[in-house]
Amino acid sequence: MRLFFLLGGLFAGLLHAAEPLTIDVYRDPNCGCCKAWISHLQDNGFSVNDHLEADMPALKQRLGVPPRLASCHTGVIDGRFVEGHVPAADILKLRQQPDLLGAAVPGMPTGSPGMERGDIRDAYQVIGLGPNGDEQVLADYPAN
Ligand SMILES: [Cu+2]
Repeated sequence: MRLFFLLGGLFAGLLHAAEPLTIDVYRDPNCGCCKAWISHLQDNGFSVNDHLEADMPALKQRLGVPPRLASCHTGVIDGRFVEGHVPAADILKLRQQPDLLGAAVPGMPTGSPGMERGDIRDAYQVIGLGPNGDEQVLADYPAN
């Protein structure tokens, strides 16, 4: 009997662990690096709803992405934005900080997920946007 409960608990735990995080991604139909970022998310266990969007600037404005933090594609998870080539691990950091409005990797730094070019990596940061427009660094990736 006790073993039964133990196994039942284990099974429920496995089911929960296997449940993928779902993210909506909006991108221009012609954006190749956007697709590469989507592959990065899928490789890291995310379930991605891929949306083609003709007017990205209008969408970013609607989702509250400040122009200074803008990149190519825009993701939405738990109602918050994930702008640009944000590593999957840092999306998990965003999820742990409910006060933030979103996270962004501004521009398109070489070496960020989806922007790979050999071993080259530019320095870049993942920026969290606070409710008052304040910014905090969620992750710092040095150049190599
Ligand atoms: Cu890009």
